Amino acid sequence: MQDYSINQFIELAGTPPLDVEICDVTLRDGEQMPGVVFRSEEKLDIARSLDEIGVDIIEAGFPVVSKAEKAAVKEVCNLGLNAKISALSRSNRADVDAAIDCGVDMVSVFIATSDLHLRYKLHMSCEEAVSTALDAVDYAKDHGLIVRFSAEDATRTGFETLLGIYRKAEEYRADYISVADTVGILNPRTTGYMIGEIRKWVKIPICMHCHDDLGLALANTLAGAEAGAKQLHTTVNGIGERSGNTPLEELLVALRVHHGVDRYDLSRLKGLSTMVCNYSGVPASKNKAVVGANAFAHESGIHVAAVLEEPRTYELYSPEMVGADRMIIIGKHTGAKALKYITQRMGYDLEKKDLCQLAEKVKTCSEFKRPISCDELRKLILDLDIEFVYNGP
Ligand code: HCA
Repeated sequence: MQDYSINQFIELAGTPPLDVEICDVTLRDGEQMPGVVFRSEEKLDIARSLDEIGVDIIEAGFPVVSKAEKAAVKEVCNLGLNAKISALSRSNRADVDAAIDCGVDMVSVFIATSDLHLRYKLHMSCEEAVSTALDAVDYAKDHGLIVRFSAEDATRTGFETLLGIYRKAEEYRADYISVADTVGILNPRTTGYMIGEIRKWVKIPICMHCHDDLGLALANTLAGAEAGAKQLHTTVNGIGERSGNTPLEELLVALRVHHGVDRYDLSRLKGLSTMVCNYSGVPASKNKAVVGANAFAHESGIHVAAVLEEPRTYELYSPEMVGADRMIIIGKHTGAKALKYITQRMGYDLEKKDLCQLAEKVKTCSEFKRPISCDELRKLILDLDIEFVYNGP
């Protein structure tokens, strides 16, 4: 395993060992991203791949949404995966029954608890909402399920009220309580404080479910974990409602780099990301951490020269670790050293002065406004008025 203690701050600040589990919600919250629909076979592929990575819990769907959704959740349950399979359920017995019919191990019973949601969405008093939720929790427990109780919009709920609700859920035998940062209002500091306080009052494990409206979902999830949250929610590529959720690939790599968590097979992350891009129709941005096309791409002459000598100069972790490939891009920033490496791999043996001449030619091609392909580079080499050895195919 690569040694990240090269950063002294990791040693100085300390990186506590974390006892966490991952619950991936791509098949439920990920699919709630506007325009995303997974076919049943696609859901099964994604579930298998999550399981191969070692994800602990897969939230397979929201069975009452449709017949097809219910059938797909059932099929995921029948795959016989190592991961526990969970389903989302509103706080009523019919929803819990639908989850039971699918054969899930776990159910996420949720109800909104913030004044905003109670007033404008549920049109209920807090007491009514809580008693409805507790009945569903009780019912699911009586049917032998592992139960997560999720307070939707928890992070905009009065804290005293929220603590009271969580304590009631614990009393009603919920196995987990979930802090749903439904609109992504937390920051790492408030998350740490919140989880620390909840832990003083509630002894069952806490789940962190973060949304990315401020671009802080990953940071908040980590802050929650550092403060003692056990179950961390993710989606592949961070897809989800609005700005999405905590990206699985970023969280797993951060857990590896900062906390030495090494029980997940990270080498499958790039493959899973590509699969989800294809199935969801949502491409990952080029500069996305871990799985973006540029995550291990180098063009600048200075960077390429260094990376060719020692990749760790400009790569925090290796592309192999996450199943990706390193790419050396030919463009206006490419230097002679990079061109030597690239042209050698293309079968050319060029002298240093010719490589410098080629580098100049490459710079003048920047009007293409895109990297130069190998074919274009070959043409530039042939246009040079020089003698060279060619050992290529
Ligand atoms: C939603 C519900 C939820 C539930 C979170 C959880 C949220 O609004 O779709 O399972 O803890 O973000 O509040 O996804």
